[in-house]
Amino acid sequence: MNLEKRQTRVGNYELGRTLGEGTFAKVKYARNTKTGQSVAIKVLDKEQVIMHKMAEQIKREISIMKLVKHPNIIQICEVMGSKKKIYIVLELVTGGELFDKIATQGRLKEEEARKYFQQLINGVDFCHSRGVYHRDLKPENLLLDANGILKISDFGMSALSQQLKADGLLHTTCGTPNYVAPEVLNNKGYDGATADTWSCGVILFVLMAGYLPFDDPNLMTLYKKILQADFTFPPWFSSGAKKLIKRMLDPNPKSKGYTPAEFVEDEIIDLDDIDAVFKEEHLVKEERETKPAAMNAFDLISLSKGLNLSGLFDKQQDLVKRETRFTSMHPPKEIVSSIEAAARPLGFDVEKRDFKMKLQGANRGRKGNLSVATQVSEVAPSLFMVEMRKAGGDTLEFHKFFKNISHGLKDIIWKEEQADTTEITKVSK
Ligand code: PIT
Repeated sequence: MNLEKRQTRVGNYELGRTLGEGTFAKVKYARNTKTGQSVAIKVLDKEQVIMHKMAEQIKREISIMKLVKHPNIIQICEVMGSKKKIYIVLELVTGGELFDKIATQGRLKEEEARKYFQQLINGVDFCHSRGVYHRDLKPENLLLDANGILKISDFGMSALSQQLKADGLLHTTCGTPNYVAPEVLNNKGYDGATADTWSCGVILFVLMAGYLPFDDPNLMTLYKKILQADFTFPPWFSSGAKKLIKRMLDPNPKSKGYTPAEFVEDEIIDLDDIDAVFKEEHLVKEERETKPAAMNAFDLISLSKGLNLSGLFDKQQDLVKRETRFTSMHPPKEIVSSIEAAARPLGFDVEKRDFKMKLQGANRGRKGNLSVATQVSEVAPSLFMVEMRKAGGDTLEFHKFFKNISHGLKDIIWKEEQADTTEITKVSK
């Protein structure tokens, strides 16, 4: 069975599967064929970037990422441009979002939450020391590497201290409402560091509680709750955790005599190469070749822990395996039609192209209509992996959808008890 797929080459990189998808960008897995190094590449469409007047924002994002080299921050490796695309080559991490961990496993024990929180503060403090304010800190932007090390990502909303207005404050309202500090909401200008600290407080709460401290379907009510720091602790929080979170979720950060760190160092970043990717100069070649969509060994390794491919199928030991994948021994055509048959009654419109599908929810959710991308790939002879990714909408709604659709697909999903280990071993050869 050959699933035809077009393989794209960019410079020395061979592009692989999509790791994540945003409104204007896709993050793809890629491998440098010269060095063997695996990376993640954020791919942006130049036309769209220019149409939405985002060129300056992208350039800022790139220069900010070059400023913050730290073990708890996703590293930028290089930037390339083709005629139509911008490629931001990033450090590859394969452990998924911290959000998925909470969404699938529920709240964390204080000890584990502390481990992530310390790494988060390490990274955020480093950003602040460099005059960089993230402004969109949330568990969806905290990625985990194969060893569970936390990496802050998505600097798309970040501000540099150079952007401060005459009053020394930032003025743009950014971020996701649930994680946004009250001083950002009230539009009177805010200090980037204290605003990030608030978001870190919300994150710590979410890690330990398994739910948001401030939440309401009505945006005005939500704002009100945030502005009054109206939240309560669940009974399992330790007094130490409560004390810390209370201080971080303080609606009047100035009242406690906090003086924001002064920004002294000002590294000059060479903008030439960034500008170059927008121009028609120094373009990399983009080549496409048709190849079977069978995942190659590198894709598989990037999905599993080390070389142990059995990890692919083990929920407990493998952080990488998200609840949004399943395997099937049924023919791909049947998988696709089963997904379609299961999605339609759930109110989803189905678009099919080869072995990829886009499922579009009819109902407006918390963050717009839920949209799900699915892909079928061959992982071994007669064994197929089905991946579902959120392409739009709310992450929690997506996880609920996945649970629902998995139920409807239980006849085609390959269960671990049926596992024939010899089949798995074949893949690793
Ligand atoms: C990975 C794996 C993955 C996503 C990313 C990296 C994304 C990183 C990223 C995205 C941004 C940004 C900085 C980093 O500004 O699943 O290795 O939008």
